[in-house]
Amino acid sequence: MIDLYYWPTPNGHKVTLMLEETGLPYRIQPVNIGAGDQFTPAFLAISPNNKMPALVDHPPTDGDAPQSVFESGAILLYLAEKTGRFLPADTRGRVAVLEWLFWQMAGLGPMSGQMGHFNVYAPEKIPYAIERYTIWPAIRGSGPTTRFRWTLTPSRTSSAGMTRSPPDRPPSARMPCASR
Ligand SMILES: N[C@@H](CCC(=O)N[C@@H](CS)C(=O)NCC(=O)O)C(=O)O
Repeated sequence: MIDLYYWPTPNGHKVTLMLEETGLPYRIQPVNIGAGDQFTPAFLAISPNNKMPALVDHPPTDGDAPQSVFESGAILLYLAEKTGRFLPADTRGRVAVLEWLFWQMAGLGPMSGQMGHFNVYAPEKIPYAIERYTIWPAIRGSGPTTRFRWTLTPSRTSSAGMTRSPPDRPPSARMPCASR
């Protein structure tokens, strides 16, 4: 059984999407980040960066002691490897998934956090920062540059696809992941 430490934010949805798609049994352990649950010693023992999502798998794949995992990207990879789903075994397919997974974790996720911060929380409205993070020139491939504007739709074809933000969902005013 998997205990998922969760609160309903886009980072939390990444993992519930993966769990639902793979059909793994899980229990939600609410982490009310507005009330400060993420700072309790019990939660910090699982997620030292005081952020959800995190999970504890017991017994894990190797049947040994419970396995805890924090960071949504690490969780998606763990679940993909546990189930053999959404992460191809061949090198080219695996690279394609990992490229977009890391793009989300290191690019889109942090940039959209800044978008939320400068649009909603910053005490001073700085047009340069708002423009920089709201309309992000993310993809320059063949053809014209694609500018990311909170319109990517969830894909159900890979674990990387599960990381994309739902369309037209500005951050909640009470969402700490967008406030810092
Ligand atoms: N890089 C982390 C980000 C997770 C994250 O930002 N979680 C936010 C909610 S969306 C959180 O728990 N914030 C609580 C806090 O910062 O105190 C991941 O991908 O899992």
